[in-house]
Amino acid sequence: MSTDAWKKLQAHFETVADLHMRDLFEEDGNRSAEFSCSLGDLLVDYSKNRVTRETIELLLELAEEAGVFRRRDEMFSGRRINSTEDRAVLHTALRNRSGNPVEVEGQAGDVMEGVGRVLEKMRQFCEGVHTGQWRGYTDSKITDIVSIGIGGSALGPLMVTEALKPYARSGLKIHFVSNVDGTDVVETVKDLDAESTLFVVVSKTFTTEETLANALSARAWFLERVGDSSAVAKHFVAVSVNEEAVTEFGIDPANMFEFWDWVGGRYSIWGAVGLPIALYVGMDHFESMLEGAHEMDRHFQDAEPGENIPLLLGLLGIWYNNFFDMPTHAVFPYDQYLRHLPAYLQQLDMESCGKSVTAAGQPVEGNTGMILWGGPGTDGQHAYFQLLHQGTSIVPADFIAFAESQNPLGDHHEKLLANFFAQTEALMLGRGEEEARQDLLADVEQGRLAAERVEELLPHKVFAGNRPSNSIFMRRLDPHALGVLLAMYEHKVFVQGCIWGINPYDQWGVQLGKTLASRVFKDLQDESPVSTHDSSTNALLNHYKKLRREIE
Ligand code: G6Q
Repeated sequence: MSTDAWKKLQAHFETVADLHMRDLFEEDGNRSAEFSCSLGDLLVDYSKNRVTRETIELLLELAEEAGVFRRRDEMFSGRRINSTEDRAVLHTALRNRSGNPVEVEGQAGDVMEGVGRVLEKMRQFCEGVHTGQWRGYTDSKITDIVSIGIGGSALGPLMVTEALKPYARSGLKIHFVSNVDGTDVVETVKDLDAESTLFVVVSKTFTTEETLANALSARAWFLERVGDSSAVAKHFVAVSVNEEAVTEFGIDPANMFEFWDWVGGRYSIWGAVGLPIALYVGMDHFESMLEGAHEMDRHFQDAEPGENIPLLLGLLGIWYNNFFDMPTHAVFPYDQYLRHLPAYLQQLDMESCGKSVTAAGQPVEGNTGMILWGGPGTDGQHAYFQLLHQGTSIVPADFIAFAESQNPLGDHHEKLLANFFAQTEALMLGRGEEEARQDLLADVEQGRLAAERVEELLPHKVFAGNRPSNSIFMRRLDPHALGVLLAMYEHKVFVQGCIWGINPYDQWGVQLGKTLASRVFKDLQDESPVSTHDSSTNALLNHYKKLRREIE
């Protein structure tokens, strides 16, 4: 990029690229305090990054130059910043607890009226299910919720219900069906009792093939057991923006929970798409999550740039991806309840930032969206962490942990946290040749190693270190904390999108996927050989048809 700040950063990069964090920590005993920020009990220590004070100042200059603050204000005030879909981006309104009105550009009226109405409808419905006022067709209390949806209509509720399991209402189990592979729905419903099962069909458009196929199969399973189609009304509710399609499917619009086109799928857990969450943990906990997210929204809007957590995290992402050419980013929650967080963030980040043209339609300069991956600690340490410590690719990572365990069990939590702290320290410090040699010599002294093997093993025992990480630490994984954390990542993605000049709110690649399969599906409807694709696809299709004939 040719902006001033970018050029300055490029020049600065040449002077700091080879600095070792070990030395930076030795030179500055105050480094951790200087490169940390907080919000309530959230502490983000970003001192184990390959940055100096000047790096941060230049990155903040870049943010200013890229118009991040102006764009942020436009987003919160309902401007149509999703330009390719001509939509406002107002997931923040779903969790706006300030009492202030919010308007969509070009549309009269305060959207908060609808937001409040839907939250109230969700509350009534959840209370009805919990108290047993809402019952199945044979008067059974609802015991199982099956949420049917995919992508942005699935990953959030799946991740959050797992994260908040300790807050679950007793007597209610939750299940998710997303894959169009029949195995998903078959395995999910096979042990359920139709009389006490409630299906929540979540689809913004209500045209997504996978979701409709799964919803139809779920309804067929239900009717096979019930035989009376009037019972469907008690067992199927919908979450959508498309009332017509919901009605056509056979769900009473009175049992539809509405949201709006200014809420993107992957940003939608804060409203009606969160219905499975609210059913599972109760509306009070759901609203506590909204409070947490709103707190982060306020912080993102009001905090000084140098203290602004999502801003700094986004800028660090740019620093590694665009200057160090480190194209992946990992997230490691040291909390088993957050095991689905990496998958959720993968969609949030990669679907938002996986773009190669700017919002104005010009090819982007340099890298954009990072490849996001990860998994829960400590499991990853016994698998892919080898590459993090000694591989040729350097992977900047977020380590997330909580002070309080939800399942205190002996010294498990201390052991978990010991790993959390030790990993980031080891990644940063590494282990030099001399230290490694001393360890090997100690082994020789204790008779565990032959002296002549010391020099042979030495290169394998050296760790270069200087591998960056952010430590994200909170008191306890409760609904409020989760809201804070998720909104932090949403705004981080926003910041990166602004710097790259892309539109993080569209998803044409996903739309493409929605249409691609339909043509091939038609080709599979008969036995005749296929010849209309490339030779590889033709051969694969025809091979499948041959095998299908043999199987039948
Ligand atoms: C999210 C994406 C995508 C979407 C699914 C489901 O931002 O647009 O993941 O959520 O394709 O779409 P529906 O909710 O319309 O079924």
